[in-house]
Amino acid sequence: MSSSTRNKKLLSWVDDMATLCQPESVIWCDGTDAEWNAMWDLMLSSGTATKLNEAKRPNSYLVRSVPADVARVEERTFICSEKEEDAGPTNNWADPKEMQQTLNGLFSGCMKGRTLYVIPFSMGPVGSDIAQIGIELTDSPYVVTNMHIMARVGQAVLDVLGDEGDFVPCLHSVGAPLTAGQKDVPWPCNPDNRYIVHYPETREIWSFGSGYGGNALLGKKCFALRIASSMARDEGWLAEHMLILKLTNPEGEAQYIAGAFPSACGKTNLAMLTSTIPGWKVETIGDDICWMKFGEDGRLYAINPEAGFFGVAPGTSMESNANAMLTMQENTIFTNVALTDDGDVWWEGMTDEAPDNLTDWKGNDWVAGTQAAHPNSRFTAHAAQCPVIADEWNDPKGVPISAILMGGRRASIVPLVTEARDWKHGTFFGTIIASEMTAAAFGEIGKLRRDPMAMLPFCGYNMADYWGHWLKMGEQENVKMPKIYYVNWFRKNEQDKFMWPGFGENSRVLKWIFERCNGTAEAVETAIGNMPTSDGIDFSGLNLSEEDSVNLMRVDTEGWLAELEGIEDYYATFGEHLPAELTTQVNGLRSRLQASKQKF
Ligand code: SAT
Ligand code: MN
Repeated sequence: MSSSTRNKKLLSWVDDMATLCQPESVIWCDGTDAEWNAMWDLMLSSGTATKLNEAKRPNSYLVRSVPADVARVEERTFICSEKEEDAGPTNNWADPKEMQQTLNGLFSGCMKGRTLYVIPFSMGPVGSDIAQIGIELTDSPYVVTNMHIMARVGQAVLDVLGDEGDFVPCLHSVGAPLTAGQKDVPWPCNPDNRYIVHYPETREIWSFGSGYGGNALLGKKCFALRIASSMARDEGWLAEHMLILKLTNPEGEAQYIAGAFPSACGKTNLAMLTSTIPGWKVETIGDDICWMKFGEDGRLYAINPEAGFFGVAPGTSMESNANAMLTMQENTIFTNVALTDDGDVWWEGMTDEAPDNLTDWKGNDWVAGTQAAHPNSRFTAHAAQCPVIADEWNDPKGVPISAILMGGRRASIVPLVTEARDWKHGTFFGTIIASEMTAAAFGEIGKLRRDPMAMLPFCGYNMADYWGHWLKMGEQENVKMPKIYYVNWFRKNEQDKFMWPGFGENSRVLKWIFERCNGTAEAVETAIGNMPTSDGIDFSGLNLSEEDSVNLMRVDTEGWLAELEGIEDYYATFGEHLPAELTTQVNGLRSRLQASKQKF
C-alpha cells in the first residue's frame, strides 16, 4: 500500500489534517487487491465485516452498521457559502467561519488510535476532460474498500494530478477516537455529532460522525453532486443526479438517454433494464450521477463519474433486475442485509419466501414478520461487472445525450410520458418533480416531497439559481440541447393500483422517446406538452384495461390547474432568485389548460 506525489498543495494539506486529527499512522492508498485484502483483514478482526461464502459469493463481505447510522442525514448536511442566500431555502446553511470553528473542535484528535487513509480518486475516467480529482482522507477501512469500487483510486490518479494539479479535499472521520488500550467497536461512529459540510466557494468537504454511504463516500453525493453542481455553474456544465443508458434499435442505431429520478424511484432498475420489445436493447452507462459538458458539435456529452453501483438491495431480484443481481455475484460489499446460514445474503423481495435460519441486519436471529434487511440496505459492486454495461461507459469523451427524463413517483395527475416543447419547458418539468418519500432519507413515508431535478438534497447552491443555470445552458449559441421528457411509472387507478407495469415494460416508453429523437414518431400537442399518438406506444400484450390505457395518458386539466397553485407557492419560497422564465412557463401552462377546457 503506497502511492507517491510531489504535489505541494496535497502534501501540505495531508500534513495539516494529520496534525489536526492526530492519527496513529498515515497510509497512502493505491487501490490494489493487496490493499483491499488488508482492509478486510482489519474489518474481519474488528468484527466490522463477515466474509461471505467464497463458493457462493467470491471475495464478498457483509458489513452491519449500527441502527443509528443507516442513511444520509439531510438535517445534518450543510452548505456553508459566505452568504446564506447563496445556499437558498432548500439547503441547511451555516456560517463558514462558525462552522469551521465547530469542525476544528470536533476533528481535533478525532483519529487518535486510528489510521488515516489518503485516497486519491478520480470521478470519471482517469484523465478525461470531464473528470475531476478528489482526495479523501478517512479513518474508515470500510470507506477505503467502498471507494475502491465506487471511484478510480490509486497512483494513476496522482500521476494525472501531477505536481501542480488541483483537487477537491474531502476530509472524513467516523468521529470516534480510541484511547490507549481501548478495544474498537465493529461500527465506530458518532451519531450525536454528525456534520456533512460543504464549502462550495473553496470547494472543500468535511464529514464527521457517520460511516454510511452518502455521508462517508465523499466522492458520491458530496463531491459529484453538491460541490460539482457549484463548479458546473461557474464553468458552464451540468452535474446531475441522473442515470445514463444506451438504447439500441433493431437496426443497430443507438441513442443515449439520461434520467433524473429521486432516490429509490428505480433508477438502477431503469439503467439496467431488459427490454421487452424484440430487437431493442438497453445497456448501462451509469445509475446515479451524470456529468455533462458541451462537445465541439454543440451537443451535451455525458460521463458517469462513478465506477460502481451503490444500490438499494431490498426489492432487487432476478425478476425485478437480473442484471443487478448478476453484477453483485462477486467482489461485492453488502451493507445491512440479512445473512443466510450458508454464508450468503438475503433481503426482502429477493425471493418470495425467506430462507430458514436468517440472521437479520442487526445480527440477531431473524423473526418472521420483522425486517430481515434494512430498507436502505445496499450493495456496492463494480460497474464493469454489470452484464449489460455499455462498452463506452469508460470512454473519456463521454456519450452524446439525446434525451433527458424527469421522473418522480406520482399516484395522480402526471401521465406516463410527456415531451417538453423545448429546453425551457423541459427545465420547467424538472423544477416540478415531486415524489413520495422513501426510506433512503429520513422523512414521513408516503408524503409528497418536491424534488426538483431529483436534486433537492444534492444541489450545492441556491436551487432557483440552479434552475437559472439550466435555462442559461440552453440559451447559448450553436448548442443542440437534448429533448426533455416528464415520465411517471407510478400513476394509480381508482382501485389504488399502479396502472403501468413498469420495470422491463418501460422500454415501450423509451422506444417512443428514441423515435421522437430520430424523427420517426409522431406526437400530439396538448396543454401540458407533446404526447404519444394513440398508437405511439405499443400496449399490446400488457393486459391493460381500456380505462387504464386511456388514463395513463389522460391530461387531468383540473388536477394540473390545482397543481399549478402548489407550484406557484413553492416558487414563491425562492423570492427574487426565481428565474422570470419559470413564471412565464406557469402562466403559459395555465392559459393552455384553460383554453383546452373551453374546447369541451
Ligand atoms: O447514501 S447515498 O447517498 O449514497 C444513496 C442515497 O441515499 O441516494
Ligand atoms: Mn442517488
